[in-house]
Order: sequence, then structure tokens, then C-alpha cells
Amino acid sequence: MPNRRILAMVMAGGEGKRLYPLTCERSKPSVPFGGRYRIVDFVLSNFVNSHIFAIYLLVQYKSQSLIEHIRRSWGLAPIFPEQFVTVVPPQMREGPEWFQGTADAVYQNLNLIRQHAPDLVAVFGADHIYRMDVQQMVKFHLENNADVTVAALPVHITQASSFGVIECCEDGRIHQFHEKPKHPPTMPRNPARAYASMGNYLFSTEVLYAALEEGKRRGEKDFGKHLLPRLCQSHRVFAYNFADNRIPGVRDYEEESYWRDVGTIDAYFLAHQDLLGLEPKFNLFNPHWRVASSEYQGPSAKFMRAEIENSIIDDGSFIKGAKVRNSIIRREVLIEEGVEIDECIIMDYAIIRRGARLKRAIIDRYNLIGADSRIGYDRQEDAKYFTVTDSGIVIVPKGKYDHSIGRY
Ligand code: ADQ
Repeated sequence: MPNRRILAMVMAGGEGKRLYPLTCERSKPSVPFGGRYRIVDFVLSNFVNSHIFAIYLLVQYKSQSLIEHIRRSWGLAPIFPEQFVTVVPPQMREGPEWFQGTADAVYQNLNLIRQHAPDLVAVFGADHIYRMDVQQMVKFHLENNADVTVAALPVHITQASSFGVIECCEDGRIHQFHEKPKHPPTMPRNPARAYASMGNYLFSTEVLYAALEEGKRRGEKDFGKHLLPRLCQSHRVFAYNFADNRIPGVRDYEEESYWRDVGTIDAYFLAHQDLLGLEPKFNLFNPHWRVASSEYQGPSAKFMRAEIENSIIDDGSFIKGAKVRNSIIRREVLIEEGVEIDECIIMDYAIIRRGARLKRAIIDRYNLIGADSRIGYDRQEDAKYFTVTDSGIVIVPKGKYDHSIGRY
């Protein structure tokens, strides 16, 4: 099968309302994840590991932080002009409105697709934590002579209403697509599960052009709500089963076909726990499938009389005489004597002063947590100052503390 010319359009404009307050100053794809990543790094790494190097990122909502991250971390040095990772802001090219939905966002940038003239366009979301070899999906698309291919995986029926739900034949051909249905249809022979769209689509380019032009005439704005349900009636639309995707270097103990929509604080928090342990469900150490993120020019992490258990600690952090368990500590965090941190995510440049105790908390960047503070121990007290989820996770929103003052 000859190589196909593929252009990626990554939909990175999501507001991420349910991740608030982590998204009060940044879009969902820009939310920090793990020790050193942003959520968007996972889809971008998937493309680059799949040898797809022509990538546009369509941004919209509070995009400054994402633009900065892409500039610092994904400024690849291309060999050919067809290799790029470029942010595309809304430019009102097609009228006096910002992007009205995912399909409209691509429609407004059809000129970029025409210039590149690809055989296939990969329209992918930017909101998920997973590894995927996109070329395996391309192979499936070509073998089935598909017009559109939708990546899919089974989800528990109780979660299905927040996804696009697919009804298809044995060979994967989709006959019905329901966007976030109230009463999702179950999978044949599996009443506990529904077959959900991952929000990643492969289009044969001519089909995409025609579908978007027709969508424009009909006033359709969204792939999941409008275009896919319609295309299933007239075109060869197939579901690619993500469980068939094989990635080199994945360890036996890892969860098969790991994929998480980290759209809520609870899901986000749990996905971090999946990185920890001797046998993590999702092991970020995989030299065959690296996840790329920003370069860092500062010093390595440093510990003095610290007790660290089952935790990820990133560069530049300094932990003195403190206990850290089951936690993620990102870049340049200072943790002082007597601090106890349990099941927390402490983001970059935070300072935790002596004696503070933090449990099941997410501390966003640039925060100063005062000496002897207690967070995560008294729900009512926490709720006076911070967001607390039903499951008791406390989120301290992004601070404004200039960490260089308190650090030296
Ligand atoms: P949602 O994620 O709820 O469902 P949506 O909010 O449209 O759908 O987001 C899809 C992707 O597009 C995300 O990556 C988001 O960041 C981005 N995005 C949203 N609006 C955008 C805009 N105006 N401009 C640029 N980017 C934008 C979708 C599908 C479901 C599927 C789930 C899987 O619609 O069918 O099941 O993803 O999570």
C-alpha cells in the first residue's frame, strides 16, 4: 500500500467547563498532565510517532497558554516545508463569527487543506490521554475503501451518554451515529457496553470537502451532532476498533487500549493515579512511543531528608525534610520541612511552606501554600476558599505567586 499524504487537523479549542477551575485561564488541551506534559502533547506525540508531520492545531477558547506551549515545545525543526506543527487561530475567514463548532472550525480553514492537498485528513480531538498508532487506522480506512473512519471503543453504558454512540455491522460499517444520546443503544451481545466514538476521524479529502460544503448550506456546525449522523446514511463510514491498535513497548501489566477522556476533575485525578505504582495502568516510560513535551534548562530535582513514596517528581523541584506519597510533583516545586503530601497533584512553581499538610488536592501553578496550612482534611473549611468535588478532591486555582522570591 503506497504511503498516503495525511494532514492532521487537531481540534484544540475546547473550553473544558467541567475541568474548572483548571480551565479558568487556559483551554482544556493546555491543562498540565503528569509530571511534565500538557494534555495536547498526547495527540501530538501520537501523530509524530505515527510519522504524520503536517499538523494544524485549531485553537479558540483562552488559547494564549496553548500557543506558548506549542511554541516552546513543538517548534520542530522541519526538513521539508510539509512538516510543521502550526497553531491556527480563528480568523473569521468565512464571515463575522468565531468557530461555531468542530465542523465549522475545519470549514473555516478549508484553504489550508486545499493548499496542502492531502489524500486523507485526520480530524482528531486534543482532550485525551492515550497512545495510538494512527497509521493502523489509516490502513483500516484504506482496506475498507472507507470515506470516513471513526476511532471507537466500548465504554460502560452508564458513561455512554457523554459520547457519540455507534451502531455498526460486524465488519465495522456504521449505520447509525447518535451524538450523546439520552438512551444509548448497547453493543450486540453486550448489554453493559456501548460503542463510543473517540472523537478522532479520518476523512478521504474529497469526501470532507463535499461534506463541509453541504454542511455549510444546511447550517450544520458539528461533526458529532450533524455531519457524522448524516454521512452514515449516504457514505461508507466505518468504526475502527481501538482495541486492535498495537503499540510497541507496552508492558503486560498496562491496561489494554488505555484511553481516558479527562473531562472532569475526578477523571483527571484518577488518570494521574493510573501513572503511579509498580505496575501502572498507563506507563509513561516507553522508549518506543515517547510522549514529547517542553525542554527544560534548569537543574534536576533535589531531595534532602525527604521521604518519597510512589510519586513522580519533575525537574527543578526541591524537597526538604518532607513526606510525599502517591503524588505528582511537577516542575520547580519547593516543598519545605515537615510538609506532608498525600495523593496530590502539585503543579509547576508552587511553594509549600513548612508544616503544611495536603491530601487529595490539586494545586495549580504559581501558588504559595502557607506554613501549617491544611487542605483536604476539612471539607467545609476547604469549600469556603476552593472548589471541592463530590468525591472530595480540592482544587486550588492558578496563583500569581512569583516563585523566584520565596525560593532562594
Ligand atoms: P466532545 O468532546 O464533547 O465530544 P467537543 O466539545 O465538540 O465534543 O470537542 C471535540 C474536540 O474539539 C475537543 O478536542 C475540543 O477541544 C475541540 N473543540 C471544541 N470546540 C472547538 C472549536 N470551536 N474549535 C476548535 N476546537 C474545538 C466529542 C465528539 C463525541 C465523542 C467525544 C469523545 O463529539 O462524539 O464521543 O468527543 O471524547
